[in-house]
Amino acid sequence: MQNTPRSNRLHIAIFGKRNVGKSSLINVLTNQDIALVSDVAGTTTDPVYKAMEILPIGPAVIIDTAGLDDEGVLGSLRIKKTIEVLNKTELAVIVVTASEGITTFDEEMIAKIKEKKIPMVGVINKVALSYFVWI
Ligand SMILES: Nc1nc2c(ncn2[C@@H]2O[C@H](COP(=O)(O)OP(=O)(O)O)[C@@H](O)[C@H]2O)c(=O)[nH]1
Ligand SMILES: [Mg+2]
Repeated sequence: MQNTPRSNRLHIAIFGKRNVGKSSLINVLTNQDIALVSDVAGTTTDPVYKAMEILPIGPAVIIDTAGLDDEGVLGSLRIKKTIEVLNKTELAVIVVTASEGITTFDEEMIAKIKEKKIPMVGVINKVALSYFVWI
């Protein structure tokens, strides 16, 4: 299964604003430090691909992307790359923070994902940093 070509793997992509914890999530999911994590917004530039086996699904590739709210000329190129990733995504993961919730950047992405009828799951990160109350 290690030799499965990338195109035959289930493509799971992680989307969200800068600094919400997308790279931290891919590192936790893969149990490896494959994506650079930092508190500097815009650390992730090119999409990061990690092939892995997920039982019982089988071969998958998890993709970390740059922030949806990236800025400047390079920022818009990165956003373009993120949209290219969406074109091959079979399961989309949207990461938001508990304090900020779903922003307009996320809403725009969610609309694109729905338009393409791609299954989607949401992750609420940084719960401990917010006033979010669990009931
Ligand atoms: N307190 C807290 N910090 C987090 C959490 N997840 C990520 N971070 C921190 O948030 C910053 C941005 O994380 P990163 O994974 O690079 O975010 P990305 O830009 O979305 O890829 C880093 O300093 C992380 O250590 C979390 O659940 N709680
Ligand atoms: Mg990142």
